[in-house]
Amino acid sequence: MELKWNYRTNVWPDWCPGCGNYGILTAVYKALEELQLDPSQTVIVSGIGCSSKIPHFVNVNGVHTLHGRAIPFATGIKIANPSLNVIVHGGDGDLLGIGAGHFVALGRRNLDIVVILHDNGVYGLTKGQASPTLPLGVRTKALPKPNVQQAVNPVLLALASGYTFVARSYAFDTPHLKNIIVQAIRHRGSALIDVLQPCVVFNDVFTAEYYRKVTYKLESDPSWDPYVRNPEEADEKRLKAMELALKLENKIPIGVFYANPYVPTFEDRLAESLKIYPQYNPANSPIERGKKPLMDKETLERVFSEFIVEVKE
Ligand SMILES: Cc1ncc(C[n+]2csc(CCOP(=O)(O)OP(=O)(O)O)c2C)c(N)n1
Ligand code: SF4
Repeated sequence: MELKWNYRTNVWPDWCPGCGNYGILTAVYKALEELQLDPSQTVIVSGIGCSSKIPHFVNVNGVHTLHGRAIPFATGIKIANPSLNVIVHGGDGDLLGIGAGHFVALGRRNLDIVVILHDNGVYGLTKGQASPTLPLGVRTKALPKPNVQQAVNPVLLALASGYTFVARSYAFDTPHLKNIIVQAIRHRGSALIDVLQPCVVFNDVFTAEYYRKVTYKLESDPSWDPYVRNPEEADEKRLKAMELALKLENKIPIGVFYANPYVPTFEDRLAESLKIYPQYNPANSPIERGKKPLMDKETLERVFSEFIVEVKE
């Protein structure tokens, strides 16, 4: 395939050798290549963590924001310019610890955003503390004692929060992950991809060997059908997906758990209650008239006069 855009930057990824993040990055490149997404119309937003370095390596618009705050940034970007493809990357600490409230809010709103969760069971960048997806009683290399907290199940939480596309994949099965990313980007609505991602330095329990042994593909089960084909079957399919999400011991399913295209997106709901939104969202609104900015310096100073404080030296 002839590529119109080169999605690779010349910034060299500095993850540890063998880190699962490399597999995720490769799958992202391949998905963008397959979809031929225009880099000027695509944004990757991340928080802080090893995984969150990803915007530096992908040649689209990128924002490397604050720990736990990628989803609110992405929400603002999408509402301001609904025609953009918006993708969030973050670790399980970032998105499900400090960012858990935002994670839930995105599902409730069903904004058309894809969340790619690099799920390694530890806080990688800060040296391996137990993260929200590490199960109770598990002890990794970096923990002096077994974990004393219960784990959050990202797939179950996403289903309960209202995400309309929910899937799990594995970092080193890049063709599988690439296919799921392509589906998630094509889906209109909030999408979660929980990516099992080995952290070779701090997590010696959930390793590549472990995942190779325990994961199996939902696509290989002909009776599994996660796609909602009419709104009436949505509840039943969501319940089935939730039941499957609970199965995490010995055999871990990867693949699509639930896909429902019938729920209006937040952008649709905004357009319904604010008729001018599609034509006059912030990205489409004029910022100048007759070559003059709508908000010149004098107007700006008048509007904000109360808040302007002159600093005397
Ligand atoms: C508000 C705030 N709290 C804590 C930190 C410190 N911090 C930086 S990265 C990180 C954890 C990253 O772990 P995770 O999100 O799981 O990503 P990973 O590094 O495993 O990819 C923490 C706690 C921070 N930068 N900002
Ligand atoms: S610490 Fe873990 S998650 Fe971070 S780069 Fe190294 S292997 Fe990857």
